[in-house]
Amino acid sequence: MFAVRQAAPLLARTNARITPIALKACAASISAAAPTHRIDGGITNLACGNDCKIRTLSNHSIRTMATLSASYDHILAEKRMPETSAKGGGVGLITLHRPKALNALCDALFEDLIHAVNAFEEDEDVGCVVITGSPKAFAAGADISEMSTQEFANVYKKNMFTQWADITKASKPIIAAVNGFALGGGCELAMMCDIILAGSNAQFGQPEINLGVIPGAGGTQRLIRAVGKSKAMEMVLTGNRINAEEAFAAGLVAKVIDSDHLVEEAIKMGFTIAEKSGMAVRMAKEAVNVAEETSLAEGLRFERRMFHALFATKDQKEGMSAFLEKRKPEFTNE
Ligand code: CO8
Repeated sequence: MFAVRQAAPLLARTNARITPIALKACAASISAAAPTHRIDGGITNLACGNDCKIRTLSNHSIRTMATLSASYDHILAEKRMPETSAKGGGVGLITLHRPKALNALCDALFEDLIHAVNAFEEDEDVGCVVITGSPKAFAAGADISEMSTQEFANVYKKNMFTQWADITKASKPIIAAVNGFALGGGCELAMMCDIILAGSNAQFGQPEINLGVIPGAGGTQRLIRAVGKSKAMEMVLTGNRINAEEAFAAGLVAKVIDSDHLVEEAIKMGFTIAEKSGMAVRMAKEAVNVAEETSLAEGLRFERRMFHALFATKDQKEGMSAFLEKRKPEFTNE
């Protein structure tokens, strides 16, 4: 697995029909091809030496980096850059890819996911990350087949699923672009992200009660903060799902977007965030997240300190000068 992750850079804008295996097979030969590929519209096939083709999708004003960060078994990870890219202006796109199990979050998938998030965290081209699934499922929960025979002593001793929370340690913003089912751990994963965008066919739910268990990765804690006690109780106690519009009305998601355009719109939002000062974005994320964990007085104190700290950055000088000079700021994330 480790070796695979360190595989040669791949040349691709992949779509969901390309299997990670195919990508791996192509990796070596693709890396020898041109370093970047500009997409001006239409579908482009990039031939690689192993007689395979990787289809690139049309995306105006988006430059697809020639390199994937790595290759994985259960996700696809790639970098998208806008046409005019300031430092850190790119988006890391992670697509959960375990179609036969509706992206059920088995251990190996989560390991891949955390690895990719950490890789984008280190990548200076990337200012924001988008996590998405397939048109049918963002993720249908933790993998029930992996859990079904587990015993208390075992899950307690290994502190089962505790590593999921690593997603929340990322300092760069993460957008969840949810099409289809986001159930159980899938809904919890979406809630670990900073912004949830729902495709019009999205369905959110915490159906663990139907399995004789309860949510274990934030479904009883983050959900109540998002939708309030009564709605959270209804979802957790009945296992009933809510659709995209209901999720929007309840405050669980920021926007509902036509499913076909969801990922594209999420990437655009990612670009919008990524073109800001990386310092300010990180501190804003940290400050908003503190609000969920502390008193108002403590939160306000923290926010003020973050605000003060930003006056030590070059980006604050640049942002304010640019405003006064009536020009676009050029942030350097310093
Ligand atoms: N785990 C494993 N396999 C799954 C899961 C899952 N969560 N969800 C779907 N699959 C598999 C199915 O078994 C099926 O496989 P196969 O074709 O081999 O039989 C395949 O995906 C397709 O599923 P369906 O045939 O059921 O597809 P449908 O379109 O008929 O139904 C549903 C889709 C409604 C999403 C249905 O699959 C379903 O109800 N899935 C289970 C949803 C669920 O209960 N999720 C909660 C799981 S428990 C959990 O997430 C706890 C998290 C706790 C974290 C704790 C951290 C400490």
